[in-house]
Amino acid sequence: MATTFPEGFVWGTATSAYQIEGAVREGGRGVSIWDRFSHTPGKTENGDTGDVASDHYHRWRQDVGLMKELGLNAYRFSIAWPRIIPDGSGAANQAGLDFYDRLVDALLAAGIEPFPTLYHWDLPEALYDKGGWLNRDAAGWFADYAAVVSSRLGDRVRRWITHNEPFVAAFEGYALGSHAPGLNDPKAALQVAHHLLLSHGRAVPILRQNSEAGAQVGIALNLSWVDPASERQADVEAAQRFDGLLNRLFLDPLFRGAYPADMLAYAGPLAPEVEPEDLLQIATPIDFLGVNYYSRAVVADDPQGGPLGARQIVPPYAELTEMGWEVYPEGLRQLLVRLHQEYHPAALYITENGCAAADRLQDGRVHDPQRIAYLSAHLAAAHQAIAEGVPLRGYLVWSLLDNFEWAYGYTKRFGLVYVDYATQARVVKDSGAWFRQVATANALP
Ligand code: IFM
Repeated sequence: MATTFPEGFVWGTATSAYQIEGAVREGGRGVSIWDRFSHTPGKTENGDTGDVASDHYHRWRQDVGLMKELGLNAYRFSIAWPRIIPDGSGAANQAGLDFYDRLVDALLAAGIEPFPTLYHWDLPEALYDKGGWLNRDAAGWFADYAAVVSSRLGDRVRRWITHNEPFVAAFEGYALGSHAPGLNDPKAALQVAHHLLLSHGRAVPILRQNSEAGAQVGIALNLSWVDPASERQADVEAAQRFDGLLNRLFLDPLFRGAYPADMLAYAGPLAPEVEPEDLLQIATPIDFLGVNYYSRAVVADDPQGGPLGARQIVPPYAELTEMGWEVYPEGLRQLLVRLHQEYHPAALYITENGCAAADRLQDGRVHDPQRIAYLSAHLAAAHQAIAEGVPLRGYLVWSLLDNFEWAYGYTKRFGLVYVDYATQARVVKDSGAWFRQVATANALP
């Protein structure tokens, strides 16, 4: 029997600017921290950069056509801040605005709802030179940028996402150093997380004000279901700390207007500086929560495990994707139910879900049964969560196209559409054809 989703369910794919656009020196675009980071020797696999990426800047019409062919009704993309305001603050670049203006029009003409994200990690380098997200002024820079974009697109965009995965921007960028700007400073990471959240809170009313009545604003967080590695008290507490950093550090201020007390106590002198009205602003009510879910986290206590004293382990029996992440669809159901019960967001979207696989182009086809199995199992879990009362309104696959997977360069393929980087030819994978059936039937076969 088919598993049918609620009427009006949103079916789409997600991408981000630096991962697909390329054309980094065209259209008046400024330099971002990811341009500098990816061009720094040793920071990405094979020294890969987003200079060309999936060439979407030149092939966007074809890509909109592909989405139409896939029967999708929404497209989550990100807007490159350095295309809109090349120096980060100050004058807007009309050519940059025009690019997204045309994209939005083409999407609407194809019956696909534009679902833009304002920040997917490509901070203008000029702002980094002024302290970047460590500078409290960043909240104001971001609000100004949000105002410029929404003044131009707000007559047509009905759903906005402020930030993508502030956890990753803060901790991979400022504590682990694996992402731009590549710092190893846990205190800075916590302060950056706070400024990212503050900038979100500042942008929410601006986006609403500049959009048509009824427009919705949300944020996309990377969240996981967290299990302790064993029943040992030390592992249970390590899992709580991990959950505190990954999930609650963002959910609590957004939905409860307070940082989790246990995490503030644990952080001690590393805790961020917070000014009196900050949490009120961060907790400005939002219309939906975007959930980026890939895997659960299984966590063990480990005194050597960095400031958190914890280590993620991979269960020995686990099935893994090409990223080495455990395939664990039940965690998606558990997470969605928890979010609904503990944080009560008005609506939820799965703003990213998908897997990297060892895709090969053979005789013009890409057979990727493992991706179909992954998506199918996660959609079944999402459907179960809906049946349990979760107000889940849509599902967006990461990703439309194979693209630049950050520090992994082009070695990991997440797309429903294969990209032959030598020619930039696009080939719909078997999973793309399968997802078309799901989206058009509004049901899992
Ligand atoms: O490619 C990333 C994306 O930019 C953010 N979420 C996770 C994806 C896969 O790692």
